[in-house]
Amino acid sequence: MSKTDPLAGLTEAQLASHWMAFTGNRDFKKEPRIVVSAQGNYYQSADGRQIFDALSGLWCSGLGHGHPAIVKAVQQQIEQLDYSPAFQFGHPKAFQLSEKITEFMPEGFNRVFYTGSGSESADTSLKIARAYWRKKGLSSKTKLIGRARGYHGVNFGGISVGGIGGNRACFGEAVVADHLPHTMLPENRFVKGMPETGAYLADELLELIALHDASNIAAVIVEPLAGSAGVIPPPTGYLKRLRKICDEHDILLIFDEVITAFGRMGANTGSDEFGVVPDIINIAKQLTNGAIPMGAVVVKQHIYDTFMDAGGPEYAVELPHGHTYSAHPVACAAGLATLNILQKENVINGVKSIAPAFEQSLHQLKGLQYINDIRNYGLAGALTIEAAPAEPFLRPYLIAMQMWQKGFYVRYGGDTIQLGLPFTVTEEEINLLINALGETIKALD
Ligand code: PXG
Ligand code: PLP
Repeated sequence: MSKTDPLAGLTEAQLASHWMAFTGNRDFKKEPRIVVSAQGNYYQSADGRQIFDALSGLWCSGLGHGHPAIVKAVQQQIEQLDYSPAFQFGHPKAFQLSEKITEFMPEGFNRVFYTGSGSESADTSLKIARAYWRKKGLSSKTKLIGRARGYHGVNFGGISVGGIGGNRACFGEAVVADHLPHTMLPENRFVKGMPETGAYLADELLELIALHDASNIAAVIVEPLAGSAGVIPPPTGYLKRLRKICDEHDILLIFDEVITAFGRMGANTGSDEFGVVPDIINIAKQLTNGAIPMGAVVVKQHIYDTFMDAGGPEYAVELPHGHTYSAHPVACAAGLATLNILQKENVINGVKSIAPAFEQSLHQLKGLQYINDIRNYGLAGALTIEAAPAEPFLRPYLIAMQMWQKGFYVRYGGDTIQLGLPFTVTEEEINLLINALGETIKALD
């Protein structure tokens, strides 16, 4: 393979054989965009270019790629213990990591259930919520409430509470769920950070309670900041109001923090940053810096204790749930290394300090053609792009392709361009990125 072979030596048959996830396969295979290595905040493409990673992978690699401490931890672990059964036996790093995770969680979140991804975390949290009420003798509390534009991964539970129609449309009967309205109000367009208007939207939960009755509702699940649907920060007071209504009606509140936990908001969690404490927190992505797949569900002790108290004989399984790769030793090693770096290098404070520069730079794009909205929080940002006639999702795609040509990886999805900058991004990198985005959008037909 030559260094500048855009196909990295792949044959047509090899390219054809991989049914790629969430990808326009036919388009991709006509003109593949292949990454061959990565270091720090940059990928190296097969055609020999450096590409700035403006989404931290898929929101998962905030510490940049190839961090030496994570590489070393993974290498050592795979040599020492490559796999260990997740059921009925344990290995030390699983316990060391669970304790370490709790250091990042709000007070009282001290029990950690491991999964292999954010989607598994979502479904695990929904199952825990239903089973919790059943263990408490309230077996009618099964209904799940999500939110329009919510994203909770791709498994059946997650797409049922999720609020992105396209992710559910093809797949037939889902789990019974209802949805709150989203919080993306037209009057909040171009607001920096959290909008002031919209807390009242939480009161829609009262309507859903009137409809279904709280005696039938297990949980409400929301992302503190909706990520995948285009970085939608919560209106001031909205999450507090949801919390209050859940408390008043004995409904569990689940925060899906798969994107927001471990620094993206400039805080340990969205819960911390927005000052609202749920009952269950879902995590994944940044937990291992993306190096090895892993997720987890973190609960308050009273939830765990409910299962233990109703568990029957001590040798009996209290929660019939788990994955072959729960607490995978190599993932645990990557997780420990990642969280240690976040703590020792004070990375999350760094996110907080650079976030205003990002906000300022991103919002300079206001006024360019086709930009209908700009939203941001911490090191997450998004642009809503006006639909082209009859081609609602074309422009974001064209922008992302142009950006790739210019040496920047940004994500397009629906009508948005998303940015999730690496935690160590510099002001210079921010300015280069935003300038390139501006030039690209100006040049659109
Ligand atoms: N919950 C939330 C809140 C997420 O953001 C998942 C669950 C599912 O995680 P897994 O690991 O199963 O993918 C996610 C994932 C994007 C983008 O471009 C977002 C996600 C994944 C891929 C792309 O915004 N979120
Ligand atoms: N399908 C079959 C046939 C299995 O045996 C298993 C696990 O043993 C699974 C699915 C679930 O796989 P995982 O534990 O990786 O989620």
